[in-house]
Formats: sequence, structure tokens, C-alpha cells
Amino acid sequence: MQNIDSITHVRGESIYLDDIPLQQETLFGAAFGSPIAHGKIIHLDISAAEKMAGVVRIFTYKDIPGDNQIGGIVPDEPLLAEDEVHFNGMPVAFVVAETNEIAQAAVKSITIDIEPLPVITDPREAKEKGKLIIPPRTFSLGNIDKAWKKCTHIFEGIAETNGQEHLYIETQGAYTIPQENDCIKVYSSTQGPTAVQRHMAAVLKIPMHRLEVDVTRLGGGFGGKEDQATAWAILCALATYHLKKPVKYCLHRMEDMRMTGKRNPYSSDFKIGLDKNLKIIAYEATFYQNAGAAADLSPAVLERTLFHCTNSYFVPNVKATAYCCKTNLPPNTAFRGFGGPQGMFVIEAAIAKAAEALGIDASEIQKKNLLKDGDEFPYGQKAESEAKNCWEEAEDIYEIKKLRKQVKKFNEENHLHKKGISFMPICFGISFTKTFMNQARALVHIYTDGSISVSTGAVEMGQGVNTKMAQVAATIFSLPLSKIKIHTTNTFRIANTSPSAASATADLNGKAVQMACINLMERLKPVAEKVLKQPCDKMRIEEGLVHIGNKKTELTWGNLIATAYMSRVNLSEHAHYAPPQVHFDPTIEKGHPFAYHVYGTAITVVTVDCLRGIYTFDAVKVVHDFGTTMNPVVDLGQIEGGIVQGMGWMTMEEIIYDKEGRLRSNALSTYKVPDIYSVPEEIKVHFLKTKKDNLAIFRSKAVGEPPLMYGIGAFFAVRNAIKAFHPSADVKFSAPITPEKVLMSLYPKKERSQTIKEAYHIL
Ligand code: LUZ
Ligand code: MOS
Repeated sequence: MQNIDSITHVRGESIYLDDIPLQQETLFGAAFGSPIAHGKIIHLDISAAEKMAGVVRIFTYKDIPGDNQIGGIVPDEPLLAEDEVHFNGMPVAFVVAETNEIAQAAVKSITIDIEPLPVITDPREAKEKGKLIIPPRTFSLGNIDKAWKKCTHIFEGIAETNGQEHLYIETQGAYTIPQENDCIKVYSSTQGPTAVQRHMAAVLKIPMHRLEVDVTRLGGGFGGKEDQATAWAILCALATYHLKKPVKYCLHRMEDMRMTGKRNPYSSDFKIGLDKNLKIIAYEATFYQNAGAAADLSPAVLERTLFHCTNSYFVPNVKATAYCCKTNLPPNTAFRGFGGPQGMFVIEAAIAKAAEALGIDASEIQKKNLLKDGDEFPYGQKAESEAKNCWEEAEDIYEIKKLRKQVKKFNEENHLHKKGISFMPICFGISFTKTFMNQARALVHIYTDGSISVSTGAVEMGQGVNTKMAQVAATIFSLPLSKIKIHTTNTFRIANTSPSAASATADLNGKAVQMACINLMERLKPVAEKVLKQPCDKMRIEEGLVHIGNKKTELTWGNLIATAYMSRVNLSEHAHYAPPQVHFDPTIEKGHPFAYHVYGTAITVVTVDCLRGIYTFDAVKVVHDFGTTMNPVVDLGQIEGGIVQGMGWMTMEEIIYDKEGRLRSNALSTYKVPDIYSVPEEIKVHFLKTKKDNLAIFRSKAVGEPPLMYGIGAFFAVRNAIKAFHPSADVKFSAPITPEKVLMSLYPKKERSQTIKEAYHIL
């Protein structure tokens, strides 16, 4: 089944925020951000901007009627700076003008006098100076101190991953429209309509029931709009509140890149201990998370780093500690994987380091230590593991022995091009790690003509969740999709929604849709019984007719609904779903936080041009645990997109802040994301079918985030290719492994001139 949005997407008819027809008298906003990363505001001068023709008003924190505060987890983030700025780009004032161009021009004529304070961009330095956003957290299992004594081999090192720009195609934005009686209608490109509504209510000091947040769809989110869509919507609403006029602000790409946070960079220390059979006996990791200037979602991201610190391996003795470090960068935030990939990279680096020292392939260690059923995670939950199944299936169907031979032969025959292979197993926990967030609601109406409308808390952001919601309703009613319409995500129809995040949206909202539809079907059965004068517990609908079991009747769906309506049967249902199985106690860091885990294995093959340092990926071949997929097309799209996005993070996407905390990679000319030329020549995805009864909707496992982590394999494949060229090359565990870094490690400084001479000689 195709995505229900395909046709309007292709025709350019799909509505995004910037496509909403403007109301008369709409004004346009633009934010003035701090020009420096840290300092005390001495004087803000808006007088020149205010005098510009077409400028309506400029707002500062003094215009805020309620709390100047938008921090979700920790109240440490003012909407508009008061007397200090904490990152370059931090909003200080909000210009509202008659046109977008005037608003942008007015921002440029605002000046500010700031007394600079020291700028910290490095998380380890922040930790040294005691700048932590929350106290450190530690997950542990077994007894690490005793375990070291049992190890035959112990290796230590450092692993670092950089941030990642979300680069949703649609930038952040909002459009707010005044309604009567101090109500505001809010269009926002947000993954979390309730987050927008809740913070807006507090900032404007008006009750939530006056704020209608409505979301048709987003042009991508990737976590960047879980928390960080809120500020722009509230800035517009603040102006609408004062001016009683519609106000719109869609960020320009460079504003968006400069002012919003990204994936959290991490710097980490690891220590790994193995016995003589290559079993990992002990693993210790210390994570320094670069949170940026405010908590945002970083404390929750940090938690997921700890949850995934052992990836898909069983390690009996673990100690993992994480520091949430405050720096003068824009607050970093959710990004597909939510700290999990950062944690997983570190143990993969530890394994690679051990393998290198022992002169073996990392896959020997990886395979020996895969999770088995019943193995305990450091947080107490027991694994129901598909790790070995995925790995062995991948070895088998992708003919790993043959592949290794081909690579070996290629490397023997070629001197300036080398191939590298890596295995990347993944294990990702499905559920919000904050247990209370695991809840969702759905509202289903059957209209008197038999057509059905469905509303949920799920936000469509290109991931295909609306298609899945429509499938759920169509399946329960056994009606064609044409009878089902999925409506916008709206806080007046569905209240108190969790953001669409954590890969859990289809599960949570889908189960709520399922419950609502089942309840409606149950209510219709007695109606059918009255008409048909026979028991109808086996009722289903086929080709518009009521069937009882396999027997067709004369009763049409339309007549059934009309009869139900005339008999005054309620044709609407609101359902609430919350998986009861999940729980977690942060005081002991133990529990059962995840409904289930998703597993998989990726084999990546790369060819490195050892003269230039550039590389191309031959193939990424995956065996992925989908459960029983309810939509192979949508799910395959998620896997392919996730792989490429993860590879981009690991290889070419390089965020650079200078020492002053200024973003230098601030446009698409300086920040490179994968394009059609840099994707692998071949991506193969094998659907491992698993039938385990789990909490996935229709047993179709969550698929949003897990595949991103296959991209980590790209780093290690490139690293292995470098090693094939120069076995003693010192390749740092520092992602992204850009072509520049590859070139430098191919030719270590001391031997550089000699190796280059040799290379030219071969040429
Ligand atoms: N967002 C969140 C997430 O608030 N909590 C989570 O556990 C999570 N996990 C993945 C992605 N987003
Ligand atoms: Mo997300 S990182 O699931 O918003």
C-alpha cells in the first residue's frame, strides 16, 4: 500500500506551514539573535529599527505577560534574553512588520552592546568548571571493580561524535491568528503540539483551552521540532496577543541553522575488558554530553545514551556515567536516535580498538557477545533478542565469506584503492524513556453517510504515520481506505499529546485508533442483529456489505450506519491507550523502560581512494527485525532514509563552531549532507519476520529511529579500508570521518613524504 500523501506530494498540493493562505492584515515576524555567545547585555538599541517604514512593533522580554520561560525539563531557558546571553543566536527581540522583507531588514538595524563573558564550547571543559545542567547519572550492572581482575585483555581510549544539523526541508515556523475572547489559533511546524500549547499558555498567562494548535504535516522533523518549534510559535503568539493581528514567521535557512540546536556532540572515555575467549567481561564508559546553553531535551537524551551504551551486546559488568555539560552553543536537542547512536558509537569504538590490538576482525568480538534471550541490560530489563538471528541471517543471505574473499582479492590487486567491510548490529528500545509520556489518544467519528474521520495525537512528518493510522481504521472496520480520512493533529480534538517522537508514534496512537474502532464495531453489532435477526459477533464488512463470518447479507454499511443513527447509537468514540508494562525507577536506575527492542544487522562495504582520501560506499546490506510489517513500502523508506542519514552523520556532515561559539558551517555551501551521488550504490534490506507477541501495532515494529544506527557501520568500514592501506595508521575514533581526516590518517605526518612518494611511484 502506498503512502496516502504520495499523490498530493508529487503534485505539489500538500499543505505545509508556508502554504497556508494568508489572512488579511497578516504581519511578519523575525527574531534578532545575540551576535555573541556569552555576555551581559549593557544596552539594546531598537530605535532605528522602530522608525523604519512598515515596522509595526518590536517586542522584548518586557512585553511578556506571563513567565519568560520555555524550558521543558529544566526551567533554564528564557524565550527572550533579559540581561545575559548564553549562545550566539539567542533571541533577544522580535520584530513585527508589514512584510517579511521589512522584518528581516529591521533585524539588521538593531544594535546591542554586550560585555563579553568567557565562552565554553567543549563539554570536558564545562565539566571541569562545574557547569553541569543536571547531576551526573550512572547505570551499572555486576561488579566492575572485581571484573577487571578476570580480564585477559583490557583496552582504553577516547571516542568522539560531532553534532548533526537536522536539515528538515521545511524550516521552523509558525502562524498565529487571533480569535474572539483571547483565543489564538496556532499553526506550527511542530512534532509536539501540546508542548507549544503548554508553554505558550505559561508565557502569555492564558489558559491552555484558549490555544488551538493545529498541524497538518511537517516537511521533516527528525527530533529538531520535538522541543524547538515552541519558541517561534510563542514569539508569533506574543505579537498576536498584543496586536490582535495574524503573525507569521518562517525562519530562513541560515537563521534556522544558526539559532536552533542540533544533535548533541559527545566526547567519551571507554575501557573494555575481555577474557581469553573474546567474551566482553567488563565495560566502563564516561560520556561528556555537549548540551549547549540550556537543558532543552538533553537530560533525556543523556538517559538514552546510558540505555544504549552496550548496544546489542551482553556485558555482565558495566559502569556507565554521563555528564550533561552546559556550553555556550545553541541548546542541543532530540535527533533521530536521541543519544542512543552516541552511546553505541563508543562501544563499537572500544570493540574496534580491542580487535585492532588483538589482530583480529572486530566482527569476531561483536558476534561472540550478541544478546541472547534473557540477558540483562544494565537497566534491569531482560532481552527478548533477535540479535543473533539478524546477524546469522545477514552472514548467510549476503554470503559474507564470498564477500570477504572478494574484498581481500581487491585489496591485494589494488594499491591506491582499498575496500573495507564492517558489521553493525543494532538494538534500540521502543518507548519514551520518561514512562508517563507513553500515552496517546484517538477520536473516531462515523458520519451518517458512512464515511469515517480519525484524529490522533500523531504528527505526520513524512514518516508515513497517517498512512498507518488509516490502515488501522480500515482494517478494524474492514472498509476501503477511501472511507477513512485522517485529520490534522489539533489540540482541541486531541488533548495532552506526547510529541511524535521516540519511534513510538504509530504504536501509541495506532493502538488508540484500534481501541476506538473496535469499540464502535462492538456498538454496531446489536444494530445489525436487530436488522438481520441473527447473532452478529462475527460481523465484518466486505465490498460495502455486512458479512457474518463468510456469509454475505443484504445489509449495506450505509444502511447499518443510518439505522444506528436513527436508533440514537453513539457513532463517535474517543480512546486512550497507555502500555501498562513499562516502568522505570530513576532512583535506582532499574526497571522495564521499553515495550520491546528492535534489532538488526548491517554489512557495509566501502571503497576508499587512498590518493585523495575520498570514498564511495559499494553497499549497505541489512537484515532488520520488522516484526510483521504492516506497510513494507513505508517501512523500507524509513530504513533507507535512516541509513543514509546515519552515514551522513558519521562521514560527511561536519558542524564547526569556532572558539567564540559562532557557527561556521552555517549554510548548505559549508555543511554537506548526503545527496544522490553519495548514497551507497546498493542498499539491500531483508525483512526478518518475527511473530513474538509484543506491544507494536499489528505486530509491526517501530521503525523510525533504529535504522539510523546502521550508519555507524560506515565509519568502521572506512576505518578498515584505511587500515588495509596502512596497517599501523592511527585512525582516531572521531566522527565524522571526512575525506580530509581519511587523507591525514592514510599518510601519518612522520612518514607523509615517504608514503606520498611511494603512492606517486605506483601511479
Ligand atoms: N523523545 C523523548 C525521544 O522525549 N523521549 C525519548 O525517550 C525519546 N526517544 C527517542 C526519540 N525521542
Ligand atoms: Mo525524536 S529524536 O524521536 O523527536
